[in-house]
Amino acid sequence: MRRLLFCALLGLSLGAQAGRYELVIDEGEVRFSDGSRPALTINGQSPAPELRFQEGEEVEIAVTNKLERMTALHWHGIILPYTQDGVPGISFPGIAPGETFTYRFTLNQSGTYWYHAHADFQEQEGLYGPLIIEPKGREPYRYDREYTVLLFDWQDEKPERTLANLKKQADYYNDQQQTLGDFFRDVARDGLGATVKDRWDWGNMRMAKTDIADVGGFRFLINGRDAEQNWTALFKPGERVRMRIINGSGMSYFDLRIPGLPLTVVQADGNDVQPVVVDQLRLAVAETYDVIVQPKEDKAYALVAESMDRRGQALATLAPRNGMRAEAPPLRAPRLLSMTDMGMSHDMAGMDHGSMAGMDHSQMAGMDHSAMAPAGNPDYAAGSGVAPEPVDGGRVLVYGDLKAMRPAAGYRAPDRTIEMKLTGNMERYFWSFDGVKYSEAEPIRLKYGERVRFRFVNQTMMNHPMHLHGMWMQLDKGNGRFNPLKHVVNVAPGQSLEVDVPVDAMGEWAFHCHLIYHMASGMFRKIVVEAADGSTQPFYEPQPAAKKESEHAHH
Ligand SMILES: [Cu+2]
Repeated sequence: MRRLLFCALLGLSLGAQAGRYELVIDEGEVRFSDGSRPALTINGQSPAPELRFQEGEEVEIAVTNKLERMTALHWHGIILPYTQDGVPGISFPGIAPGETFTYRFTLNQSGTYWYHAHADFQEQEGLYGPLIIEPKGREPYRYDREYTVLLFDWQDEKPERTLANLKKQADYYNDQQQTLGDFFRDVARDGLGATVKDRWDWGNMRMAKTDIADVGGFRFLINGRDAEQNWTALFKPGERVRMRIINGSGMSYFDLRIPGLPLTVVQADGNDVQPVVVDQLRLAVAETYDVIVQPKEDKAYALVAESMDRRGQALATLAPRNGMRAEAPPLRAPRLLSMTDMGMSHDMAGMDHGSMAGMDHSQMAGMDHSAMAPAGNPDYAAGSGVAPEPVDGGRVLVYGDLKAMRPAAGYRAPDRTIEMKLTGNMERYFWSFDGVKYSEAEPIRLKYGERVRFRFVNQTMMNHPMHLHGMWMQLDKGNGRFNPLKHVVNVAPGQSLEVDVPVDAMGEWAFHCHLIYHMASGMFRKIVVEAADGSTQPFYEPQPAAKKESEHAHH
């Protein structure tokens, strides 16, 4: 990776810098403890090189496509003109084989972000990397050194095959005896109530989460290393170490902890939050959290990131010297589901499947047991409503803990509310909003300058990490002006979650579930932000340009 950094050119505002990267996307390989695998790479590596910028910088990133298919890179969480956002079919046509596309935008934010391919399943094949923006001003917390911790779920299988398998048979990756298919057959024959009665003892109705996770077969990585390869972060005892944690996975949520060290959370999704000390945090897919730890002893500490379904864990080490290794704790048992966890009363047993809280039995199938919120505590974890088991009585981060460091400017009541039902049909493996797949959906139209509240109503039994491009979501957990800014919010199974969006970016934007197989199978919408006067020319560059407007009038 070569970076050219040069001072302000004539005409740029004083102090502005321009950072340029040249990135080449190509076939390559990743090397694990048990050998190499073919992968997609950027400048010969996967994960892709860490890009570092300064707040205020004018960025140029030239991306060359050496693949035999179209590609595109998306700068996740970055506020920029929509034409630079990197979503084929929305922002631009994509980067054709052999072509170079140069992205240009100015960074008016700082913090921990990442970037990844936004074309078919290329992200899952290796095109993902960290993007760090250093702030102009002084940060409201101190640390002596910092590391990036990029989590990933590698699959040997080609993602296209995975999706095809899921479409053929939704429980393809189910390695448990009691399969989802059996459950459906019984429900079809006996109805949900009878099936549930039959399967679960009402006094102790529990089911292992792993019965119906949708995709498995992952190798969990930290900065591209598997557990054997043991990525290591060095420290001097007593130092404050900042960890920039990014969940770059395609499908996996992680419960992360460093046994013996409290985690002081200082940033969420790149934005400073009022520090909160926890023992464990859950990262939904595509979320980032920055934590500061202070290892005081001259010994190795294990960094443990268990996948939410407990099929595996990513492991790394914090150590005062290379070659040390903390003993990794064993994988904890999957959390069990109870019906009260799901907010359902025992009366549900008598109902037929069609009437269950408006869900049909196929939606029920996406059930993600480990993620169920305990009754009466709907926001029990970072993932909102997600409840990892307590660790030694330790604290688990919940969304309500996240309070912005600085109050939002212009905070006010929303102008209107848009409800989006998160829906799916597990048997046919399609995922959707309001029961409509992307291919059949109209775009969501917003007016520039309005403030829109989105109410996500999750009618499935899976977690969905909702990602909005181009604009922030203010996650409403009752902290008012201190509601944190997020680019991804997790909506827990059977739960609702509300965010406010100040609509401040013209153009066309993607809005989707960040689980890659859910996105690919329809859980995706286009958002069109139109001029406030209702003009029929929805798209123009954010920079005032009368000519551009007339050019786009035919839209
Ligand atoms: Cu989803």
